[in-house]
Order: sequence, then C-alpha cells, then structure tokens
Amino acid sequence: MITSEMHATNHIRLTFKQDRHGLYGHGHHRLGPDSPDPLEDDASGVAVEASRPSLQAPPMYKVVLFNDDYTPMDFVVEILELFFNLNRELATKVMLAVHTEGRAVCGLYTRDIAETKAMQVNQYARESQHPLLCEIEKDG
Ligand code: TYC
Repeated sequence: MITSEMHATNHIRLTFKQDRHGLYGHGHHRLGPDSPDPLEDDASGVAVEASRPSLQAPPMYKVVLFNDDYTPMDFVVEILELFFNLNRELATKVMLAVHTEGRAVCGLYTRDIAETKAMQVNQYARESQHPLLCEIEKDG
C-alpha cells in the first residue's frame, strides 16, 4: 500500500545571513565566540539546513446527499454520474441508499473540493427546481 510517507522527500531550506540578522538584530549574538553557528557557511553567507519533511495528510471531508420526497430518482442518478464520476450502476446504488437510509456519502475529498462539489450539486438542483440537498461533513 502506498502511504503519504513513501512520497516524502527531504527538502533543503536556504537561509541567508542577512535574513537572520534581520530577525535578531545586528550585534545581538545568540551564540558565544567559541561556538560557531553550525548552519552558517561564512564563505558564501548561505546557511543550509535539511528541513523536516511535512508528512501530515490533509483533513478529509465527506460529501453527503440527503433524501427528500420530491427530487426524481433519475435526477439524483444524473447528479452522481456528473459530479462524482460514478457509473450508472454505482450511482443507482448510492441513490437508493439515500432513498432508503435518508442520507449517503457520495465521496471523500479535501475541503475545497468537497465544498465545490456540494455547491455545484445544490446549484444544479435549484436551477432544475428540485429540493435536493448536499452538505459536507468533516471526516473522522
Ligand atoms: N426520495 C426520492 C423519490 O422517491 C428520491 C431521492 C433519492 C431524492 C435521493 C433525493 O438524495 C435523494 N423520488
């Protein structure tokens, strides 16, 4: 199985003497005279440091579809095909799950994508004069 850690690479962060002087001010030394800054390369004025790879996966959001008594089943199937890339068979199953259970998850995405999908679904439903409701929920 592929995990996000397998894609992690070590990056090199460059900092410049000028930047660090800017942070702490000239003449304000954090290190004593006998302890040269291990990050500083005096010849070039460039300090090189391996930054820690960021391994956190982004929070994920469920896109949830809710049942109502008026939206035609065919329209819900069309929505699931159009916005969630489900084939006819799977779209029909998810639509029936919403119809019988009251709600169902149609996809799991990062926040921006989940918000956009829910917005597109609600917009298309309103334009088509159906009360179909789509919301997002934080996963976990
Ligand atoms: N309950 C609707 C009907 O009987 C069908 C429906 C399914 C509506 C899923 C909304 O998200 C929904 N026509």
